[in-house]
Amino acid sequence: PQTIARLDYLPYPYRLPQVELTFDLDATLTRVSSRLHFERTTPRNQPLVLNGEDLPLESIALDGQVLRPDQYRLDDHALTLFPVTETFIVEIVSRCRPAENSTLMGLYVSGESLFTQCEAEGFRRITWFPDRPDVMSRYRVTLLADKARYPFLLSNGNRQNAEELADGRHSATWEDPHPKPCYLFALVAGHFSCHEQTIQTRSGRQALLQVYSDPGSESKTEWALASLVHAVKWDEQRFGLELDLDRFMVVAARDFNMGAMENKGLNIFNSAYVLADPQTATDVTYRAIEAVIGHEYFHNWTGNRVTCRDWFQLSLKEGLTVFRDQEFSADMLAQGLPAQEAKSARAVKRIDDVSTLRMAQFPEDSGPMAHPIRPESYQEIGNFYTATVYEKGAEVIRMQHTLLGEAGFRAGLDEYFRRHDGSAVTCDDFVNAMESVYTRQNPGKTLDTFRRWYEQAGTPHVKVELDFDARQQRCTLTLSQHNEPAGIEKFLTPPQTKLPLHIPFAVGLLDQAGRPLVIHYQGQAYDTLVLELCDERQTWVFDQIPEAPIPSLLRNFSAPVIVEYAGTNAELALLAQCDTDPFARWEAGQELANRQLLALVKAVQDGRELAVEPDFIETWRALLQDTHLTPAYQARALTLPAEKVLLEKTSPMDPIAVARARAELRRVLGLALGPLWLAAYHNADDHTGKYQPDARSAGRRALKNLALAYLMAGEHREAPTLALKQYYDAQNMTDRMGGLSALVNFSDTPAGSQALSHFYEQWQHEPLVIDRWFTLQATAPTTHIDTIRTLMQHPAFTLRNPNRARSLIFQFCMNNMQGVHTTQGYEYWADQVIALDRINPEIAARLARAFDNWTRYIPSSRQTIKHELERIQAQNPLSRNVAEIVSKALK
Ligand code: B3K
Ligand code: ZN
Repeated sequence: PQTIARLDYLPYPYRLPQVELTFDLDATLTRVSSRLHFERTTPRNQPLVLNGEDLPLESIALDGQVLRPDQYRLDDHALTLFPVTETFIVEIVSRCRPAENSTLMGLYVSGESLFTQCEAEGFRRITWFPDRPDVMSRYRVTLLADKARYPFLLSNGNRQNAEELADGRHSATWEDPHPKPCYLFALVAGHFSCHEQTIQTRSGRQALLQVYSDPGSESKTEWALASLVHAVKWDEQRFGLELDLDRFMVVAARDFNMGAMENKGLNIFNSAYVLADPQTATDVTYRAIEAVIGHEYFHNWTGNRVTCRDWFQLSLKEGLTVFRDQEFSADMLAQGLPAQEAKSARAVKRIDDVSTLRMAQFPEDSGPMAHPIRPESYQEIGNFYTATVYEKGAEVIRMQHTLLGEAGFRAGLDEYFRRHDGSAVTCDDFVNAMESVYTRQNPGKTLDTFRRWYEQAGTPHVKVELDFDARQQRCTLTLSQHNEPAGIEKFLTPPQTKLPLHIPFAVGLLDQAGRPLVIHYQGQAYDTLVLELCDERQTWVFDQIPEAPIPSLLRNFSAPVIVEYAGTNAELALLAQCDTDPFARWEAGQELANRQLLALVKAVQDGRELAVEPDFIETWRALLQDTHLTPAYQARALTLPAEKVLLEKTSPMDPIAVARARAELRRVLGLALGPLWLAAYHNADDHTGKYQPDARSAGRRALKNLALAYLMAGEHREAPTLALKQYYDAQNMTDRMGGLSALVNFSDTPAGSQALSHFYEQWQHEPLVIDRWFTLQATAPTTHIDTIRTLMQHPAFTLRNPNRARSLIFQFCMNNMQGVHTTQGYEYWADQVIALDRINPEIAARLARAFDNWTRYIPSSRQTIKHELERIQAQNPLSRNVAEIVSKALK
């Protein structure tokens, strides 16, 4: 397979200002006619290369002259013409078969409707075209179809006209005034219901916002539409960015490879991120819908108005847009709350985002797929929509925000748009715009060292040493950074030496009673000071420190690094109870839990008795009794680190021992703090009835459901009754799932299976709810591989719907350590990768990554996984997507 390298970029030798497309739509056979207006940008003639996959040609014409086969070249995936004038028009007619397209890339069928997905390289499955993001064009699109089957015909931009045609057919023509790369093209045809609202934008323009979904589901689109309105307003207020369209559409599709797609003016969404009502969606779903609606909307500026020059620059739009959606969610959570509670709500969001980073990105950065946020090479770009490009990319943007401050960051973003609006640019262009502000703020300083975040993979370690001189009342803080080779860097000869990064490292100091100490630095007083670590090792000296301080490190997680500091448990316990930075406070509790859990893992491995430190239980007790904390924050503070986070800290990785250690600690905490959990459960119970997804109400439910889980884990006498009652009496899906998961996860009783059957009966006609039903069973620790194989035979199961495949297969393989880490489990996993690869390579490649860091596992797992990877690799045919993953894993 061919490897594409970032440094091999060459500009396309043509401009393509105008594109006209006509679609004669039909699920079985669609005919696409294109009319492409090319302009050469180089002095001499150049071959014109167009991309295409599975697109039988009907005809090609150059400036009106039909070409004979000897006048062009047709290779596997390329069509080459040899034009001899500077400007010319190419007309192509080709065919595609949407109903046969199970990859969900290009034009495909979902339900009864037709949808497109073009990013990254799906447009080449629709029509022959320069399928690369640096070719930007104005599109005029005509859709023709049977009116009864496809009453709605949608594409990007504004609808110019609609016509009734003979034989029950109709047509619609759309024109998008904004030049765009073809990956932002979209069309939708089918039968929908629509929920809409007109808004006035900042400059006084009217814009129509619409959410389309399957007929009958319009009552479930209220939250999505409200979120869209909030997103439009928020981007105006926070970043001064206004909607540039008269009409902005969101369409829900049942079959979708990922969350959603930001096609210009016509976002297409996985229905899981559109549909919600209190009966079917949980609090987490409500928040996720808001985040994804925001994310896709924010792409309208960061991604669409300014787009990527090539796919190596993906983080230019994704990292930035994830940062924006994280801030949007945080602002929405905090909205309307008093200052202290708002601070806590924002911290909760930060905690959730950092947990995601640790669960998904840290393992990636320590495995064979490790890559910088701007990769250097790829075989299949579809494999690089990763946690690194997205989540670490967002952290890299956030660090620039931290270094520049809110106003500075805003000035940098304004400068970025001033320079690049309407063009396809690189990550360097973004940093350059930010640097123009940074250098103004810090004369003589640059972001040269910072740019290395775009070049180096791996999670840096920052070691902290603290020295206190009581006589001089002086505290000396030394930070040193260590960057290990990651991923393919390990195989480079000579090995790539890693350079120091520019790391904003926020610190605070506490006295021995846990009160904040003021940090005096360069004539200013700080509660939190952001240190800029740019060298391998740097030292800072703080005077006027009256007593030995306790450091509060990496406040608000100011950089995506791993901190090494040999603080005592007592120091951590104090931080966990007193730190004024709510993130660092949570982190201290997590670090204590990590230490306790790792001790338990060791005991499991040595076959010793599992003993929990009384002090640890006391810290959890104090957190549970702290009435100043919001329930949402308490729920995070009292949750043990995820198995995946812990697994990363074991060497070799021993998943079963990790799962057992965590389960045991939860049992002990449930038992020891039983009465407190019970009180928390009842306190958090909201009797007001009416469901609201706001931060406060959701926080109460989160704490209540956590308390229930601990009560079940601790085998509290009342727990099963509470869980059953909560399940059957629930007024909303959050409570219902809380009750049901408590029953299913902690016991293997008839009451649990009865509730599961009841749940299925009740919700069998709601696909998104049935996904939850599969997920719950897939992840229950008691679920055996046989149960999974049985569930695959369930009439509601299908491999073809990505949400369904994810709900059962992915959930089992990625989130059920006790179940999957067996010989049979690994075999099942490989079987599913192979089966999915025949249907949908993009999805199969995601699953193929489940154990890509197999070399770090204990020997018994290692052997079996390797064998299964080899079995996958031996398949013929094997998609380029899966082949890349497997070959990197086996390297
Ligand atoms: N930009 C899309 C990604 C689609 C890629 C599919 N291979 C979703 C998003 O990040 O908004
Ligand atoms: Zn995105």
